[in-house]
Amino acid sequence: MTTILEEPTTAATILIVDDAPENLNLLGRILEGADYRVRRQPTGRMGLTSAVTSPPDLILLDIRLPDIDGFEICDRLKQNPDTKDIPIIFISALNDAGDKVRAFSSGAVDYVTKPFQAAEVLARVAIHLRHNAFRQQLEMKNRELERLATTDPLTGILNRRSFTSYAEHYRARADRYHQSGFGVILLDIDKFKRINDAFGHDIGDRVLVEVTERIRHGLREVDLFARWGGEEFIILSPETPQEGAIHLADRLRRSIAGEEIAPAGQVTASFGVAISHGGEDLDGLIRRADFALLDAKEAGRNQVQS
Ligand code: GH3
Ligand code: MG
Ligand code: MG
Ligand code: MG
Repeated sequence: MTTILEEPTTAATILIVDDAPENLNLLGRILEGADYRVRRQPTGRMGLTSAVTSPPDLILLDIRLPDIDGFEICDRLKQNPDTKDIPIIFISALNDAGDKVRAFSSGAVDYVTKPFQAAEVLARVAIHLRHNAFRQQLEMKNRELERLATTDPLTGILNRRSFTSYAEHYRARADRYHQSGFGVILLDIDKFKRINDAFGHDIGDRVLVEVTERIRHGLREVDLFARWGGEEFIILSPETPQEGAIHLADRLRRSIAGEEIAPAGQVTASFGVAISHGGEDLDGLIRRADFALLDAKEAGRNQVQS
């Protein structure tokens, strides 16, 4: 039967901080014997520097050290974003419940008392390395899932759902703090179906990506920008008065229409702008932008209406 402890953990780096040379050597040899890479540091300060400059996969930490004690080292590493996830195992002759509690409340994952048994130290090191690797994988997958759930796969910008959720937060805050108005701009590429029909769906996709880039270049960091539907995009521009939003929309309109997108030629878009009146819900605001967009289409496309 294979247990979790028997699976190899490929050459993890372990930092040992202990002021007693015999402990440093003994622990080091035990770990090297199990194919870990080992770094040894004899003082608190040197241990801390070593951990921060090149974060190891796990730390074995003595408590009583001549300069900074192990608890303090642990506290500092847990406060540093670069080192906070490194599992720390205390190895100490202090066999008092109070010290153990203090160790765990500093964020240690384990506590081994001296004199230690080699097999036990190895077993504990192995399990914490495994747990940490597993946790990192989970976090990575969660981030990836989060990205998939909130962005549009073709253009990489926000999708409709995450736009709505961010925009709703923004609207509620703006209402609460009586902030100045914010603009919603809805835009729809003109006669996009023709581009697909004439050049194929892949070229249509490339046009969508290029239009996205042109819009993105014209926006500020604070503007929310999302793919609203097929060839429709939406922008929420915070603290923007009516004229500001119309100017922004017209600048975006010109940046799309200004230069041909090969091989499709000139691509244009129509824009509808609405400015928030305090108390209005997001749906109402977007509906007004949509009516303005319809006006822009009816008035001949490639223009901004509000
Ligand atoms: P209008 O000026 O009135 O907006 O005309 P239009 O042709 O742009 O409008 P319509 O709504 O008739 O067509 C939109 C087209 O966009 C139809 C649809 O196949 C296409 N489309 C939607 N999403 C995508 C996509 O992700 N990729 C591509 N290539 N085409 C898409
Ligand atoms: Mg000591
Ligand atoms: Mg459309
Ligand atoms: Mg269209």
